[in-house]
Amino acid sequence: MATNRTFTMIKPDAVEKNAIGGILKMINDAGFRIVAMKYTQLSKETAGEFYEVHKERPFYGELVDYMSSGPIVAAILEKDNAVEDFRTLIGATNPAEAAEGTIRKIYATDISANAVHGSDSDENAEIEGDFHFTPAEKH
Ligand code: IDP
Ligand code: MG
Repeated sequence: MATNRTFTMIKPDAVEKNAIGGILKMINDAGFRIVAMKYTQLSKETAGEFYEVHKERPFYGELVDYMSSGPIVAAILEKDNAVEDFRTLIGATNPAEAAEGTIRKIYATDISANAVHGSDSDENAEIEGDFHFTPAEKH
């Protein structure tokens, strides 16, 4: 059953490129409402915990170093069919394979520094949102 919320992060490469405004505009223009948002920086420990599901993958160490390398924007977004529609808006993991007009096609650097995170399921959207926001912050 599809729910109406997803979780995103604008990753360090996109913050570094001053792309926060452009990415948030694309998100709003696509019909997502921002439910909760914060500008923050992950420690190595927090990034490692967030990406724990990828612990066994060869790029895990690189991913944790990268995601803790600079500030990010974390946000919970709301729209009908949020998870699937947001994955469509951001495009493929590897920007070289991302469709024209997607956030990653426009803003990503490479397969690691790929501008944005988007939850892959309703279940993970809730877990990831709860990782970054308290119940009182989600309104
Ligand atoms: P997703 O972000 O499109 O859901 P995942 O497979 O869940 O992609 O991977 C999580 C993150 O790990 C990616 O967004 C990217 O930052 C990084 N990543 C994925 N595959 C690779 C890779 O082959 N090399 C380096 N980093 C990768
Ligand atoms: Mg993923």
